[in-house]
Amino acid sequence: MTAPAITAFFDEATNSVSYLVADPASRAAVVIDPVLDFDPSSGTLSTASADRILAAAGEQGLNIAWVLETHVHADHLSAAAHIRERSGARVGIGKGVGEVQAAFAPVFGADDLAEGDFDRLLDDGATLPLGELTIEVIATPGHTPACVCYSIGDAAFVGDTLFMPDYGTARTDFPGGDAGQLYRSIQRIFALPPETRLFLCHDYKAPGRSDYAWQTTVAEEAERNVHIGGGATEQAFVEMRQARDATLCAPKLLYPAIQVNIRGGRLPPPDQDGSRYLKIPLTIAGA
Ligand SMILES: N[C@@H](CCC(=O)N[C@@H](CS)C(=O)NCC(=O)O)C(=O)O
Ligand SMILES: [Fe+2]
Repeated sequence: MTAPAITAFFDEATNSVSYLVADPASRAAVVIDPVLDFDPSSGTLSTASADRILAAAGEQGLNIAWVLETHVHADHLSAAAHIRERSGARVGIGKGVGEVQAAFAPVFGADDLAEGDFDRLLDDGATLPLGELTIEVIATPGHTPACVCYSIGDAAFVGDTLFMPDYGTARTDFPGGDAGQLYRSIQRIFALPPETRLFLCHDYKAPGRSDYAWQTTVAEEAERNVHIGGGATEQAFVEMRQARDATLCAPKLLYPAIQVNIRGGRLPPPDQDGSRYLKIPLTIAGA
């Protein structure tokens, strides 16, 4: 099976991995999950990380056809809109984005969501040509309703379904998340050929591991994943996942990330004073 050429970009600020994936024959490429740098203390945005991906694409002589999101990220801002503007690429995301937008648009009073924020909403089983390769979309809801996996040649980009075998799986406590559904989505990834190279969206370094890692295989995950490997049952997985979810804090960039990412990485429109603001809905503890 044809192997796409893959360059990974790790963002230590958010533990996220972005990928530049190319068909070696035609030089057609896609960017998966680009990060827009954001310093919440000062409100400063920067495209430095995304520009590194664009520079690498230029050095490798690649034409970026698509920017693909594995889901509406809740922990970092997406640079999809920036990459689209600079490269002319189109932006694709799982069809479940509509459910995420419906849940969160009222939270932020986001009445400016536009159809054009995403060029293509991808259904389970959709395919996109990438030169001589084909991108196959596998819907993998559970972490969020919009989660998809992109299978390309001998590689699959699994977003936040699986983390490294020693760390486990993604949380399922966001709106529309569902641990049983995540279990069943992961079984679909396990049904890919065992040697399939899996590329993850995050790494948090499991306890005892000194280096970041984001590449594994179907066989390694199916055998050794600490949450779901070795034939874990759905019931055992759901109990473990729900118990762990109950201990997790909200991601640090939850609100900034969601309100930009439901717009495909477009910033909220300027206020009457001409400046742009991000909103943080307040909850009064104990009220
Ligand atoms: N501490 C991180 C947590 C980020 C987080 O919640 N990541 C999600 C994926 S978007 C997850 O599934 N985490 C699983 C875990 O940390 O066990 C942050 O604040 O950004
Ligand atoms: Fe996520």
